Amino acid sequence: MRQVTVTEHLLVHQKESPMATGRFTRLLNELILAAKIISREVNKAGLVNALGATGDVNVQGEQVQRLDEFANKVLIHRMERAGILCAMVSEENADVIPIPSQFAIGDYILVFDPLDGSSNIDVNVSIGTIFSIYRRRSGGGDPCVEDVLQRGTEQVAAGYFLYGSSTMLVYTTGRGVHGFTLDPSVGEFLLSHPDIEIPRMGKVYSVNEAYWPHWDEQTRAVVTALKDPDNAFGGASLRYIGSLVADFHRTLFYGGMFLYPKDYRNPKKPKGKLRLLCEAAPLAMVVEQAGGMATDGVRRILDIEPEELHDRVPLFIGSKRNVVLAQQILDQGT
Ligand code: P6P
Repeated sequence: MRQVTVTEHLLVHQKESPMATGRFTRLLNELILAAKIISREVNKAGLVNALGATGDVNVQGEQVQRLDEFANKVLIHRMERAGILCAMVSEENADVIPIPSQFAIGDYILVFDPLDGSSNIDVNVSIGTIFSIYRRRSGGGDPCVEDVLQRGTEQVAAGYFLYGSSTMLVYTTGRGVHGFTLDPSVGEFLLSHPDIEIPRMGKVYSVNEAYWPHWDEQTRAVVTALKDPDNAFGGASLRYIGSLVADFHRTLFYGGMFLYPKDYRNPKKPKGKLRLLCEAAPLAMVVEQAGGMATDGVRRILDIEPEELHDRVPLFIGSKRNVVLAQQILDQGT
């Protein structure tokens, strides 16, 4: 395949896209540079004592891994000086991250999970950076709450970097989903998976079944249907890596469904564990652009109006037929 860089793909193959502008291209290239720096650190973590926890607990109440902190700092450092953003939201930061006054500000907002799956870092399991890009809604000056609490349908771009056997970028600007693989010999992400489409139905389901006792009856009915050898999918297999980006990436390519249901017995996770703004909404934009579907068990993820920065949502995401069937079972319980 001829070498096509992200910039070329955006400006040549998506020239009709409103996002094919110099400013957005610059935003994406700054994001790519941050990801290359993170990828380099992730790939050598075991050799430079970068593994393990910092001993801190983040706003989510989770142990902060050294690489979490590193990735968060790299992204904030690179993106605040790009002159394109008016604010950032990170899973690792309790509040909106303003752009320091010494840097020019722009009209975009970047929301990100700097290193999702970080609990797996020490055992060399694939992890990733998830990102989502919005345009500010307020006219100017300091960004306000309605600039950052926007529905997923307002995203102008979304995607993820996957630090696995290879480092990949998968993203959409609303005109299909495209995958790029980092060629370390030239230091460029090159087009490797143009126009990704998720299979309309898949046999693989992905859920942490250890939480069975924590689920309501309808959620259990969904998983029971998935396990039924005579089910509509023609049998199934369970794959659960425990790293959202990796589980989602497999679902995008092989089809099937990833689910992280609500946990009605755990007051800390009544809506499940995954975050709306920096995990569910960006992956929902990607999956819908690839022909799939994403709900919280009731509503389309992209239609959900965030109430707080770190809102959590249950997530059912994957092949349209799988999510529709799951939804039909869940609806029987309402
Ligand atoms: P559990 C990783 O910590 C993460 O946020 C996601 O990457 C992953 O899908 C999920 O948590 C795994 O959660 O409760 O199954 O360990």
